[in-house]
Amino acid sequence: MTTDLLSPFKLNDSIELQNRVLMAPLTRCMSDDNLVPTQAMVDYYARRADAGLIISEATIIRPDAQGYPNTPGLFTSEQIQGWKKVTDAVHAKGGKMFAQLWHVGRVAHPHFFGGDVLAPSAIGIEGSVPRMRELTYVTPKAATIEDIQGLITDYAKAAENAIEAGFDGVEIHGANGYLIDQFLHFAANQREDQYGQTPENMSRFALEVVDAVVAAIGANKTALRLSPGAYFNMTESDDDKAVFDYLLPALETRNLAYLHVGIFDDSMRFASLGDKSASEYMRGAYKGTLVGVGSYSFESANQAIDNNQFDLIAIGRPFIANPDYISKVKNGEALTPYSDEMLAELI
Ligand code: FNR
Ligand code: 8K6
Repeated sequence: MTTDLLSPFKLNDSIELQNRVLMAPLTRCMSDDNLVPTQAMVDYYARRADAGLIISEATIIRPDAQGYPNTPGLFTSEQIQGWKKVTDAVHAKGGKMFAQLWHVGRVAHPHFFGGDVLAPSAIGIEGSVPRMRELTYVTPKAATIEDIQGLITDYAKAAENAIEAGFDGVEIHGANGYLIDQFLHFAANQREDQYGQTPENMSRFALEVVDAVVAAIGANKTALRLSPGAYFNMTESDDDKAVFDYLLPALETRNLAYLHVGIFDDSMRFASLGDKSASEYMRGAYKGTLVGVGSYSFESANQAIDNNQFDLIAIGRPFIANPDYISKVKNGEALTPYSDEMLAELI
């Protein structure tokens, strides 16, 4: 039987989505200099309110979480009020929206906040901040236990702020080589304490963040994005899979709203995951609701969901190019192709 991606999907007892097509989180670097969402962002998200669920662009939980210019935050009352305008506009058009909670860890740059760059271990990355090439990355400071406790508290606080800002829930950004993902991969985590060395220890930070956010806002409103395959700001190690083999069943017991694959192209296969794609590996290791993503068209996503590869699809770049993505696919109209130049403006 063919699944109708445009019919409603019950995420859990408290959240029903109008369809199975999510807008993927997409960093746009368009907030104002206080990291407050602007009116252009209100209009941009409101135009996409017919998505099953909008996941906001990654939104930093505190100042030292920042690694890119003008990424919005959720730690000042001005930022909360700015996001409230976005969620009000999305809700007024019948949509739903989660905030993606972000800390970039070692991908942060002191230029933005003037302090230590925190990461699991003092292992830096090569390169410089996109769009600000003069800012080369620095060697991070290995977070102390006290730093780690502060980070966990701040994820939970940002989740509370998201609810105050009117979001329907949060997606914790545990993917794409950022802070949580840095704890989950051997290339970035060489700690010798209870947060390193073994799958259980390396999963500890992710699980403590999840548990703190769930305690703050409830499991029905909490989701998580993960990249078991290292592909962005990270290199793979043969032992990585053991960490995710431990983490995914542990997450299952948390009854989260969904788990989201973090990948750009889901046809990519990972030697470290037994030559599987990220979604294929996650589907095998996790029984809850899974959101697929990564270079899918509406048709190929429909096929993948029919084949039970995942339950919901997130669409990224095509949503940048087509604010009316949902109505276009509904009416069988041609989509405008995405190009990187479109990142200059919020259409
Ligand atoms: C992204 N992606 C991304 N992922 C994430 O978890 N948080 C983010 O803020 C961003 N930001 C972002 C900006 C831009 C410009 C792009 C192109 C991508 C990744 C995104 O959510 C998605 O996984 C990929 O774009 C793959 O999906 P599509 O575009 O092939 O449908
Ligand atoms: C999450 C913050 C991202 C900031 C802007 C990202 C712009 C991405 C443009 C698309 C390029 C994709 C490259 C992804 C790496 C894949 C390596 C195989």
